[in-house]
Amino acid sequence: MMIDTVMWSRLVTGLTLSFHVIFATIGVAIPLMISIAEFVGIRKKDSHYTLMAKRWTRGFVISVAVGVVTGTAIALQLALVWPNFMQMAGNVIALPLFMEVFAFFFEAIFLGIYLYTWDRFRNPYLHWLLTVPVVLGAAMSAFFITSVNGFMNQPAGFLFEAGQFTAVNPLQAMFNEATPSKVFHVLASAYMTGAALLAAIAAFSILKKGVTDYAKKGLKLMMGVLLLFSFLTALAGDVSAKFLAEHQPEKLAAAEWHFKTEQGADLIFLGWLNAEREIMGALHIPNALSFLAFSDFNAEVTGLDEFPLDEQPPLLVHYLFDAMVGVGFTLLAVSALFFLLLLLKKRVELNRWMLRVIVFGAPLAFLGVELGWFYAEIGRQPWMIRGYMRVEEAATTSPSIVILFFVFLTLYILLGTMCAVVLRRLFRDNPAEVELEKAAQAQQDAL
Ligand code: HEB
Ligand code: HEB
Repeated sequence: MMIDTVMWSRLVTGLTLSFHVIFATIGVAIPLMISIAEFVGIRKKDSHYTLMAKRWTRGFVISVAVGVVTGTAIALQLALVWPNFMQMAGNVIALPLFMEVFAFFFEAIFLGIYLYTWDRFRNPYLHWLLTVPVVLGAAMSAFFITSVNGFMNQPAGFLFEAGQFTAVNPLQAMFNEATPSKVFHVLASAYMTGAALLAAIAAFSILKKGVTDYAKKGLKLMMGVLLLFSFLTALAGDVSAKFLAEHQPEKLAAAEWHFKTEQGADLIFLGWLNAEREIMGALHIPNALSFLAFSDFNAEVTGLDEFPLDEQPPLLVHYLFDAMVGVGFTLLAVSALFFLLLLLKKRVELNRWMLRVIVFGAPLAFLGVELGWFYAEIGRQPWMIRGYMRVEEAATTSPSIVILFFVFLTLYILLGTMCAVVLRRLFRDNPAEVELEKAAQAQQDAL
């Protein structure tokens, strides 16, 4: 198959976003985990939690740096790769794009103060208070940028005259109807992924070096956060699906292979399509789609047959959707099982199978985030701005886009490797036990 410039443009953007979203997710989630750990440390007067906050902050700073580079690459690319999109929608989405940079500075300033004021306050809660603007700044980044994506899916805040957006109202564009459900789902899934990452690191260290108090406390704390946010992610996913059923029925129908509008629609899980577009080998859950979409087992769910063929999203999104949901329920089950075992007074931290599953949970959660974005973005096809601009109208026609793809690919490979090397150095050469001993020593010396 020949890849045309439109396809290359999509590949460049997809590559950049898939890479950025890894660091963006870390950037959004880890501040909350730092804040929780420091708070628990002060409450319990337990220096293990304080050390967690310190160590996580160091790792966080490095991933923020990569997030800024890839984020800037995106901003550049929007202008380079999608010139017609920026020309048409630039004045509508300029506000949130600008605000994201503002949110970033807000976050960076307080992060800087936070980093250099450990042990400087007589009241430790004052230092902890500095985490609040960092957490909020990171969440605001996610809010603003997700609202841009919301706008592309559910355009609002303008009049459409002679192929142009006029009478633009940026606030209305930002608070389009898709924004609330999307922001809820993006934030919940980011926090869930951050908790899965830190729990996995603790579990990994126990598997390799045996149980330490430090790792055990980190594991329990993060499994608790994981349980909470995998539940909230599922809840938000449900809200998102209900939103789609009402406002973008073709996206939900494509995910569910729901071809005909009908009442009491079944939920289709996995399976495949034969040459006649008939569903084979799938799990049918009777009336469940109607219930999920409208909280009513007999509600009517709009099918793909209401949309012309060239406005239907690719049917492949079915697998992306099912896999994302699969990830969600797996992690929810793992974290619930963890606490069930704890309640039964089992020493979970000694259960090597449980620990292995938790380690595996981190890549799984990141996969969930990628799958979610791929579903949201491929499910919007053929539209760049749903109902107003198609992807092929928005793309550049310059053939040098191919070169751009490989330039950015190289950049990300370099960045990814550098980040991994630096993080390894930072933590391997400075294990938590050693740091705890040093801290204890310093305290003794001070007496
Ligand atoms: Fe982002 C960063 C853009 C998506 C989150 N970002 C960034 C930057 C930029 C961007 C430009 C940098 C800033 C400065 O430098 O100041 N993004 C962007 C775009 C997009 C995005 C254009 C698409 C459209 N993001 C995103 C998402 C998220 C985010 C989706 C979430 C979820 N970011 C973020 C963060 C940050 C960024 C958080 C910061 C850094 C860190 O890491 O922290
Ligand atoms: Fe998700 C997306 C649902 C899980 C991540 N999600 C999405 C959508 C839906 C859903 C409907 C679309 C939206 C729009 O487009 O607007 N989910 C869901 C459900 C579930 C889920 C139902 C189950 C529980 N997710 C999940 C997980 C994760 C996720 C687990 C991770 C980890 N998602 C996601 C993302 C996205 C999505 C990131 C993109 C963004 C938005 O929101 O859109």
